[in-house]
Amino acid sequence: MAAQQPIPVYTNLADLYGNLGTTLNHAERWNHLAEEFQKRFGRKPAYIARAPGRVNLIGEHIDYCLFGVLPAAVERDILIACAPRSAVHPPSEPHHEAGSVIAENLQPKYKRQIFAPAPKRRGSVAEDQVHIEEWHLDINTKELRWESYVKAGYYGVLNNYFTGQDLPVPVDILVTGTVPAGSGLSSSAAMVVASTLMFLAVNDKLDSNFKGTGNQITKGQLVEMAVMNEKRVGVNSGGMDQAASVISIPSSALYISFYPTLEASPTPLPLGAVFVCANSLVVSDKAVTAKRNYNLRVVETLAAARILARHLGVRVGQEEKITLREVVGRLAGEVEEEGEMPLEKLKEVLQKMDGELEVLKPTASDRLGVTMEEMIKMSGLSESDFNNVYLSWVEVEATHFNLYKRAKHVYSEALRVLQFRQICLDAAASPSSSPLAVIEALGKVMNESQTSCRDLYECSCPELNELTNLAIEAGAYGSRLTGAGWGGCTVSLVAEDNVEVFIKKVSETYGPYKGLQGEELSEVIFATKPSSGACVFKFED
Ligand code: NG1
Repeated sequence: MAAQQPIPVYTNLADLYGNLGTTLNHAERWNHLAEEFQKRFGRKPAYIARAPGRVNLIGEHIDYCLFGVLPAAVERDILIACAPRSAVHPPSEPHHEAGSVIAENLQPKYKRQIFAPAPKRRGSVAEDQVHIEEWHLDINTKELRWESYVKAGYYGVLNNYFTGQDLPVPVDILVTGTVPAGSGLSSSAAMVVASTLMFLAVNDKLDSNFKGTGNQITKGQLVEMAVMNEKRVGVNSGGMDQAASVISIPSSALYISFYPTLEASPTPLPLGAVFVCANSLVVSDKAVTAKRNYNLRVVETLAAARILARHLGVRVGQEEKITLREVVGRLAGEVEEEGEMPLEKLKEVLQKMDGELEVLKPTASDRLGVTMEEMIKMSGLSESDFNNVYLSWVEVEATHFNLYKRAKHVYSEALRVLQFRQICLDAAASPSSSPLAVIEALGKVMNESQTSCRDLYECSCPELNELTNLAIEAGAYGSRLTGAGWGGCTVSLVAEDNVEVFIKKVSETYGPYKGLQGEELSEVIFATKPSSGACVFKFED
């Protein structure tokens, strides 16, 4: 149900944050952004779009295999202030063409950018019958550029709402953010969601007909659009980050499932459990390393799924990219139209999968990965069909493909998500259960996840391994990497009354934190509170 709701639009900050204390904590930032906008662009903003980052509590690298995950939005967010330019500039001025953007960022290292989308037109100007078929925006996927994420959000708005005769307004924008970039807290998804929302709001499209449905855009549809938009930056992501950023509610984690459709249900977190994020300070740029890391894993899991389907006699179309989730669904006779099978049944099927994975190992016993040639042969497809289905849309770089390890991680991690969720639900249903026993049980599942990410999915790194070990030594019940890994943040489960001591111990023992104090330290290691999802603030005239 949560995914079917409209995007909230507020005119009052206290309504947005829901309580006075939190409002006061954040008001200064919002005011500063609005004032700075006025200084730079000579008028008040019309809207500020907000999208939070997220911490994934459990369920790593399984969203793109269509398995459910369990993240929570964090309070750290991206804010984008905007105002249309048409009211103040005559059309003859430069940068006034339809949809042109002047984008500034409060962080001085991110320089001012000016860009305009290029329409592909059809029809005759003389007869006043020009139709725009498609909009194009140059997005540089080869290097990390802040405005690429703004453009990615814009792309979907242009191509979903402005094909035809309607034209987007020229707009000035000012961005600020507190989600550390490249840290696994999803600053990229927060940027893309905030940008998508901001371009919808400034063009008056939040209330209008979404893709001919006759209805305004829902949270679920915004998630879908933001996922498509983020692909423009070159990462074939699953939908976890965008869903968490858009649909989250305060005080709960969100169980997000993707198959057969996107569903999100709040999962209460046990009393006394606090999740602490710690940044390893290894910056992992997913877009730049995608062909060796993220996108390679996407291809490995897809190839593994086809080979397993073939081995298990599961139906799969010649050109279909069946996922590991669909393999178990079809194996269990799940009917797509009836929704997801009961989670108890899913657990049962998952438990059996471990015994089926041998087929993914190479014949030579001295290595675990298969070569490209072996993988194609195992898939039962011809080389050209394999390339067409699995490699034509993505660039990967590898000599061996670790199908066995990847599938083993995915199925076991999917099971851990269900276990984690069940522990939370059971604790909420029986308030008399021992809080410590609940936290210990959750911590154990998190530690198993870290081991699996490190050894099977190989998405950890020495610094993340060290940081999770130090966290356990400092009293955490569980600690794991969060997000894509290869750098970025860890999330540790700590008992509420031990948070301060925990943070102190980790900051004294993790080398890269030496010398950090005060605000600098709280930038890299901090307790999180599950926050609300994305929204729009509208300034009244
Ligand atoms: P991060 O790196 O935290 O943005 C990425 C993907 C997620 C998910 C995780 C791994 C994007 C935008 N996000 O998260 O969808 O696959 O890795 O669990 O690519």
